[in-house]
Amino acid sequence: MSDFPEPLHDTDIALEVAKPKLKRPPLYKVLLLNDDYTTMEFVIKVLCEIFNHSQDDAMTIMLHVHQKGAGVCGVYTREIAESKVDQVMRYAQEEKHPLQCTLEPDSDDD
Ligand code: TYC
Repeated sequence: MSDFPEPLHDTDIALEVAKPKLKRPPLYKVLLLNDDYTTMEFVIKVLCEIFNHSQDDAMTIMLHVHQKGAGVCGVYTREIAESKVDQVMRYAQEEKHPLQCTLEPDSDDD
């Protein structure tokens, strides 16, 4: 079917109101992965300093990762999520922890 309304007469001009083409950017989850060597204190520091969580929330997220193997630190647009992963990996390397951080598309994003 045509996007344009049918003209009533040959001389009529078919007009259509432009539809807004704005789309929200896709979102990404930033995940922390568990390991046996990174200290719980360092993970809490990462969650507070890089993801701006409170001490209480950071403790809850850290324990979730520790028990389940992985957990979400935050949900961001792609560039911000990539920057968060980068910051975590650099910080962990500087402090000699094997902590791993990754991102994945946010499946709840629709
Ligand atoms: N499993 C670690 C320990 O027992 C703690 C830990 C939690 C490490 C979360 C990584 O993403 C992580 N010291």
